[in-house]
Amino acid sequence: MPTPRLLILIVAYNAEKTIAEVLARVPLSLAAEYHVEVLVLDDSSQDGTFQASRGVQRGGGVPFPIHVLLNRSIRATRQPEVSDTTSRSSRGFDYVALLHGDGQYAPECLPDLVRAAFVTAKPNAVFGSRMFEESERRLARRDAVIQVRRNRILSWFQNRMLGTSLSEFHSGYRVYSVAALE
Ligand SMILES: Nc1nc2c(ncn2[C@@H]2O[C@H](COP(=O)(O)OP(=O)(O)O)[C@@H](O)[C@H]2O)c(=O)[nH]1
Ligand SMILES: [Mg+2]
Repeated sequence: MPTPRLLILIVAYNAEKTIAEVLARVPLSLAAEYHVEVLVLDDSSQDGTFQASRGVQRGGGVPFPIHVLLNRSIRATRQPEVSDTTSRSSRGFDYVALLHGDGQYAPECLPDLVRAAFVTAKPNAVFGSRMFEESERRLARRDAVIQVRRNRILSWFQNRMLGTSLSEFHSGYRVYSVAALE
């Protein structure tokens, strides 16, 4: 069987302070199971996101290539998740995992999410969810608890409307099948 091909697409806008850490936290163990490449997509950040990403790229020492792309055109949307660039750059890969450059989603969870994509019956997408009991208990801050509740209520309505049963609609942590994207 050919080695499964995984693109980790890190969307980064003004993420100078966090991007190096996010890159460093991508588990190296992924390279043992998949052909992995990382692409940092910077849409004209006003800070040093591009330079910080290039610094990590030059530093080397990881078992997969890191590409850094700077899009100089004006940002068209705030939500780059399923953009043209995503589908263009993911050609030739089986799955593309989206990760946020601001560190909002833990890169350490990638192996679990990606395994769910490759091991089960070739889903179109795998969504990470923060809406399990345990995550609410672990949230100490009051505003975070309120956010979780709001997210739960919204997800409940959206599930009702679409006939789905996602525990969270608002997670940006997603693994897409490239065939489905196309
Ligand atoms: N490449 C790219 N990244 C973006 C853009 N807008 C936001 N991001 C990044 O995408 C992630 C999510 O953005 P954020 O504003 O935190 O949205 P939220 O977490 O969904 O509320 C962050 O890591 C940002 O750095 C954009 O236009 N282009
Ligand atoms: Mg965010």
